[in-house]
Amino acid sequence: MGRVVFHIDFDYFYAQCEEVRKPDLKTKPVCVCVFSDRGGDSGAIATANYTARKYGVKSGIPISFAKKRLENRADAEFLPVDFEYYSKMTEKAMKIMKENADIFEYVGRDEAYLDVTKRSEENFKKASHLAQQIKNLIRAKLKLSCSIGVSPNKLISKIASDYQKPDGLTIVEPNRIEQFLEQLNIRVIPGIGKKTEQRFKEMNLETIQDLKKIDVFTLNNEFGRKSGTYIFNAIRGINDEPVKEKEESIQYSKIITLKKDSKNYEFLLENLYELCKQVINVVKKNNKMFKSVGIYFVQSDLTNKSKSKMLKNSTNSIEELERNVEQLLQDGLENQTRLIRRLGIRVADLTEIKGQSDITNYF
Ligand code: DGT
Ligand code: CA
Ligand code: CA
Repeated sequence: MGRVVFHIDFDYFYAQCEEVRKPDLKTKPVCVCVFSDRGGDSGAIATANYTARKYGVKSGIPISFAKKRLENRADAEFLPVDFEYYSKMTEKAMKIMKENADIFEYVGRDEAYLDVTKRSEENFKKASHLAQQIKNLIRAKLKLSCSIGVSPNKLISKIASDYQKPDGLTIVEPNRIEQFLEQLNIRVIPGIGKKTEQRFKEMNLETIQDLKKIDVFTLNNEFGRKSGTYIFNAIRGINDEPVKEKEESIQYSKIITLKKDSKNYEFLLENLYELCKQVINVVKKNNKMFKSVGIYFVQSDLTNKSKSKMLKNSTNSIEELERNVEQLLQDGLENQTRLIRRLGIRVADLTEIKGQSDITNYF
């Protein structure tokens, strides 16, 4: 039976979220930065808007490089990440997408797969109307743009959502799949990275057409049966992976009311250790790792205060959680005047612990 699958990915997500709450950023290069605790400009770019990308700024590069590339743009903005705010946007975005899917699969903070086979009656014309409607809804409710790929499977939809970014809508009907793929670089296939590309180069194979000339046995020999077969099918646009119902809880948090209001470091830390234990239990039970950690205070006048940080690598270690929580508590208590009434911790940026990762793990 034919399927209709959407892959939806938001454009320059963190940076676009920043533009939403401060529209005059829209005309400027905007870089969202993860400042490290070494101070100054040490740290990396999480993402940048498309104006900044024109100058070569992209995710993962050092903040100092980005500043250098934008040195002629006095109007460039370098903003610190605000995970809490982006998580709220993610939640709202996911809700809209979910309401418009037969089966909804959360992938990451700014992307999801939707199986819409039933509601579009397997009709690509209806499906493309639905995709446009979703884009309009998201624009109207959240002021955000996203890119959507529409095809009979997850693989092609993922490639298609990236094909005309930003604000793209790319529809690849079943009889157009091979044609669509053949014009693309082999690197668009999820799982074909630099290394695999290099191995193909050594075999004198550069394009998707070239790759189609090799039989599955040769591929299996070269990459192992699982990966070989995946590549053999992928370059032909074949991918049977179902859209699996999955809703990510975007973060795990615990909060307690203290026995007495306090701003005493030792007392608060003791309570935080207990919360760490509880959160780590939930994290481990769900087979997850986290990459950002936060603490928050509800103060005696019921105002809130929070501190959070991004770790270098994902972890599920209680020691590492405790170490970071200590640091955050010290920061949080600086110039603290009010007493604290409730105390919480939160871990976010969750990833699934997988077995040894291989290129077929993409779906
Ligand atoms: P796009 O989809 O190309 O228009 O741009 P983004 O920024 O939406 O890129 P995407 O979908 O790969 O990532 C979604 C968000 O995840 C992005 O806005 C920021 C965060 N992110 C991506 N790459 C990195 C990274 O290397 N480091 C950190 N800290 N965050 C990242
Ligand atoms: Ca994105
Ligand atoms: Ca994404």
